[in-house]
Amino acid sequence: MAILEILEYPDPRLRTKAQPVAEVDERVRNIVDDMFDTMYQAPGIGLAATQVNVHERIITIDISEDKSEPLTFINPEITVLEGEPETMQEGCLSVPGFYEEVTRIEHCLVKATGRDGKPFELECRGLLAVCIQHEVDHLEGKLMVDYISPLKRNRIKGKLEKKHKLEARQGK
Ligand code: QAP
Ligand code: CO
Repeated sequence: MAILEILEYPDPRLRTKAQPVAEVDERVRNIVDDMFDTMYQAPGIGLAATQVNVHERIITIDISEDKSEPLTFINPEITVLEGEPETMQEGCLSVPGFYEEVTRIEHCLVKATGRDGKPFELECRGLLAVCIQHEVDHLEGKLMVDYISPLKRNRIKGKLEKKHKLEARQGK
């Protein structure tokens, strides 16, 4: 198992559309395990493969307090269950240090394949519903900052670019 490097906005690779996983084999299980390692040590509650430069439709989520409920979604598909939108403050490991309000569907049904290769369905509400939508966006090359004003987005872009330059100079 390994900690993978997390791409940060405005890295253009975050705009890549992820491809479906054909078969959940050893290789895919290894990616999933590395994603959990990376997500837990960050620490974060959700990670899409896109964020670790793997352009396949794989998501890891754990919204529990004690890292006890790992959820793996391979080839996830979201169906809207209720139209009532909800606004929540979101963060993103690819946009570190910034938290912005995003409005999303509060109740959805997710169909996906698990780490065990078996298909499953999960009805999601609240934080889990928000998180799965946020992560599926990543697989489409979409980011949380796409929902905010261009002014705010550019300010975040500038600050992160400055941070990346500093890190490059310090040889991070
Ligand atoms: C997505 O995000 C999410 O800025 C998962 O400095 C977040 O795990 C969905 C993180 C909130 C719904 C609500 C962010 C860690 C983690 C940061 C994360 C940071 C360190 C974000
Ligand atoms: Co994110």
